[in-house]
Amino acid sequence: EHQKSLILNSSSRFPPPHGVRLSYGTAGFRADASLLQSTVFRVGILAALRSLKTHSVIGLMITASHNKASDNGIKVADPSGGMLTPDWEPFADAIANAATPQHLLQLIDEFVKKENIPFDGVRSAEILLGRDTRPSGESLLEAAKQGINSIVDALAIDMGILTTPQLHWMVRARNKGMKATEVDYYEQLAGSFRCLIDLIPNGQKFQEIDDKLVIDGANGVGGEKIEVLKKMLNGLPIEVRNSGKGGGILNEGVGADYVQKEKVVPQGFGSKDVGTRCASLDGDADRLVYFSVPSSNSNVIDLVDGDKILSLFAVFIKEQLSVLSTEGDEKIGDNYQARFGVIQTAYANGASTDYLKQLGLEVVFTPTGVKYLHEQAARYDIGIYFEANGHGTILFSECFLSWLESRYNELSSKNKESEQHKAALRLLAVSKLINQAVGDALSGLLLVEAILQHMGWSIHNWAELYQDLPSRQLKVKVVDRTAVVTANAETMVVRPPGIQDAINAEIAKYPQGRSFIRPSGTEDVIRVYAEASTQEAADSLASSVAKLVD
Ligand code: 16G
Ligand code: ZN
Repeated sequence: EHQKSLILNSSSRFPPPHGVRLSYGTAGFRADASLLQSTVFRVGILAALRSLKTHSVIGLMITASHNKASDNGIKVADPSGGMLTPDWEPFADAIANAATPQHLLQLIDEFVKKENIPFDGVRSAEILLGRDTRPSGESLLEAAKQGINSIVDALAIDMGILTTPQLHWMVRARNKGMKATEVDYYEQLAGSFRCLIDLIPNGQKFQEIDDKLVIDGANGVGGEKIEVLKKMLNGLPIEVRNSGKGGGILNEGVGADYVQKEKVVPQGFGSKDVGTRCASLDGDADRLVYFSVPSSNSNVIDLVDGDKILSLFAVFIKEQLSVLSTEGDEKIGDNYQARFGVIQTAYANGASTDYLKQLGLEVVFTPTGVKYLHEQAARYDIGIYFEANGHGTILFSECFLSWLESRYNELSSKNKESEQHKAALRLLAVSKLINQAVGDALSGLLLVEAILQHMGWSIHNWAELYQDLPSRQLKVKVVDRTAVVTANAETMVVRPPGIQDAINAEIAKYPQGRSFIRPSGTEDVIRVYAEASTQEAADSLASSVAKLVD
């Protein structure tokens, strides 16, 4: 009863906005920040319930990622550090849209019964809160705290301004009983990065690439965090631009989303950077793309996108696995057939998929959205997933990691100088460097840098792994995006009837043509993707497919 009146009282201070319907989309709730107080308060309640139900620490991140500065959003990190389980999304939608405190209470009451959430006073809930640099973050964080505090015995811990992946990492680490502060995060990344650098074959260090790396921080949280990390990397030459301190606006003409979609230089970059290795993060630093500026005459870039990051990781890991499975002078231990797979979406450039298949890798497709990719990647001993937009990571199975540990220990006692020993150590270092909770621009960036040094590759060598097919993305504003329903990992339209045939007819006109449409999970638009053998052909295919949607 005390609990009920607590919820009623506190929720009456957070009335929902009139006439807006919010939904827990691919990346949580997202909207203009002024609309979100009540939603964030209610997600605070949800997080406390989730923590009680799972007996684990839960995370809440306040961010709208690459969206404009006046937007904000909130998403829940589950006990594994991954996205909220989809089973709870309908409850999130329902409570966000409950019109009155009484209705809200009723929904909570029903859900608690249905899910058997223990309110025994024995267990307490614990929620870690983080936010990006958006000005609206502070008051939304307060609303989330009040939501959490309206559940008896729930504890809200404010971790301050963080990147999204840092918050996910902390939740994962806490639930594994590991050290989980922000300093622990930096130490783990820096330590495993140094380990990879120390293992670089002699003479290969800093070959062509002793030049600096220039990072576009999207005027968001990533820039300041990289400055902290940089101090622990003794000697990696990094320059951060668009750190948010120079007055630039978050995500405006800067950042990974802009760079990847527009394929032009971000603000603050230009002819002075011709030939230099550059990287862009998005506003909450969970996306990473690289690029270079080919000429001082135009603002067009050579993009090195998520597909190519995936390919670089795949090449390196495949190399280590094959070293590990070769036998030295004596056979050491049992071998382990690691199941190694890569996960992409329909946005993956066709050339990347061909390349990965040529490497002999298993390639699986899922719909857009981290939760789908992550789930598939978790089925492998080593699963790498990336969206072309630069969000991705590598997952290692517990089973494989424990085999690797014991193999490493065995090799340590028998033959410390062997190549197998080094390969085992490299893979262990990768598993610690990469953020296995979620895609992380900071950890991904360090892994890219370590592998480029290992290979002795410049950004150009890397870009030449394969040649991207020219592509074009468009969006079409529609009244009801749910009218378009897709299947086969979004490569086919099943509704409205007839559209897929019309798209096929357009595709057939272009050599190497490929095109698909899908409803956005974050905006009221239908997205169009097309690729073909020339840029003109890709542009023209995209625009004729867009006309079919209009
Ligand atoms: C969200 C997704 C991202 C996806 C994007 C697509 C997460 C954490 N983020 O940002 O993976 O690429 O949505 O947006 O899942 P769209 O549906 O508007 O094209
Ligand atoms: Zn993001």
